[in-house]
Amino acid sequence: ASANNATDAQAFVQFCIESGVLRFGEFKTKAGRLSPYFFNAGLFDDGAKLGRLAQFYAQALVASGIEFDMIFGPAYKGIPLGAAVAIELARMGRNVPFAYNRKEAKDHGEGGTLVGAPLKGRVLIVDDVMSAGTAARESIALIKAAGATPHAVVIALDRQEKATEVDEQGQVRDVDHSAVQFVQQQLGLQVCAIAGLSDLLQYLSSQSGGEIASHRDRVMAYRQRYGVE
Ligand code: OMP
Repeated sequence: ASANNATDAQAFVQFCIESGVLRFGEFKTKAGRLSPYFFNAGLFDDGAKLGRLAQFYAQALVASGIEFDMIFGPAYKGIPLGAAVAIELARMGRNVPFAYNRKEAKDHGEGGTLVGAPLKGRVLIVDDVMSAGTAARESIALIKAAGATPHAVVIALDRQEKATEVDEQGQVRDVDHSAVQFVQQQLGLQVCAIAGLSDLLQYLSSQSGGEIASHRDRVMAYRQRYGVE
């Protein structure tokens, strides 16, 4: 990553902490882990925050050089994120089609579970966070089923932690790679994140104060337990 990306990542972490999207405490993740931090994208809850967030996504996308033909925002949280990114890209002179799904099929009106532009070509999935990768796998399956190509994923935060898998006995266990690594290496999609756990740790290390130091220690311990290289 270039120096500019690193600066953007630090600015993004600061923006998330200041806006209360990134919090410290004790949180249970979807995979059942006890995390000392949590990123709640639902708290980008006014027009200014959503607009600023979209700028961070767009900058990260441009810096990544990832090419795509359209945007898909997975229900529910990905819908406003995908819409905001589509608006920001159009503002920058790049107008691309946008689609999203609903979770419940509808049998009247427009019908089906997909809304917006027809899914086709190389699809960019816009989502909030990747931890174990469950949400990403669902979107990928949906895009494939529609006959399009899941091509890339852009997320706000890569938690850079071990993905999980279900073994033959139905037991969930940790694996050595992260969900982002799985999506890149096994599924062949390009992935771009505005910031990752390493950027969060760098930010916490650059700040002073007893409270920040204790957050940093707990986040480091979490990375020790669940993090990947
Ligand atoms: P995976 O689907 O396992 O990758 O987890 C990603 C999802 O977990 C996100 O879409 C959120 O619903 C939720 N999540 C957060 O929003 N923020 C976090 O910091 C951590 C999680 C999580 O549960 O892992």
